[in-house]
Amino acid sequence: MSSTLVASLNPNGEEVKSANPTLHSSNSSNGKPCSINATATTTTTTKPFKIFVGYDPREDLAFEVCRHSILTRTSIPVEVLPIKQSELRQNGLYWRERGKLESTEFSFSRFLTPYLANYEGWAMFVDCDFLYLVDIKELCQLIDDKFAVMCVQHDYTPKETTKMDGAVQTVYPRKNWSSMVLYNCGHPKNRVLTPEVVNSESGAFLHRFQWLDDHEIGAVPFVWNFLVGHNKVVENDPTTFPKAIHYTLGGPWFEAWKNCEFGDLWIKEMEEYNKAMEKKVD
Ligand SMILES: [Mn+2]
Repeated sequence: MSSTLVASLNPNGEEVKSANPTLHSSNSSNGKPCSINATATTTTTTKPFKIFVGYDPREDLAFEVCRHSILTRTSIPVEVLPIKQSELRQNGLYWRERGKLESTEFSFSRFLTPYLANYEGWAMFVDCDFLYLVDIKELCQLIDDKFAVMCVQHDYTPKETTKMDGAVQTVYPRKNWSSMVLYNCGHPKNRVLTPEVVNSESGAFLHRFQWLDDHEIGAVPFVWNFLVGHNKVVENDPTTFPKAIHYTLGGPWFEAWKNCEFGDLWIKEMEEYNKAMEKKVD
């Protein structure tokens, strides 16, 4: 880990990452300030940007590597929190039965993000099968308070009918939009997403953002949810270079996807994560 980065544990035992204070004092200097800092009166009281990562016990390593890729590149304070279904059930926040079409444990629990952020400020949800290649601050700078949510608005129909280790792949409008979402948690419309609604509403209602009008859904460039096997890099066009790679079909943590496109980048990150863990033990 870089010497400018400070990682510590908050009272819940989750890792809190603070960047060098000299870095976040410059956040509001370039036109549009990152909204997470907009309400802070001094740089020392800046609340960390909350990033909720969908957690599935079958993909623990994917989660760790995703978190590592965020923490080692960020220049703003962030808090990376796993959304664990077992914990939500224990806490009485999640009780719906698992449906046959749910390929991960966070298929529905992801929509608790605004609730978990106390309906305050902006927070992000992201699947665990992402690898970040750049500073998350760049994404925060795209935040626009006029939207209730912001995401990459993919328009595609996946060719595969199964994903990862054989789980069924379903096809529906706005497929993959919900895999990385910036939530304006304080937006009145997002109050709809109570635990009761998240536990009872249909997949269509939730994954297609049907609690919102179209104009309340902001767009983020596709490079922030670069779908392996679908999105393509165009040579000499930096606007197509991925900033966050999404191994939506399965990543190198599954034997079958060891050699997938961009798999080498994930393996490299995993090796760096392992090295960092060894250092912690020493
Ligand atoms: Mn995914």
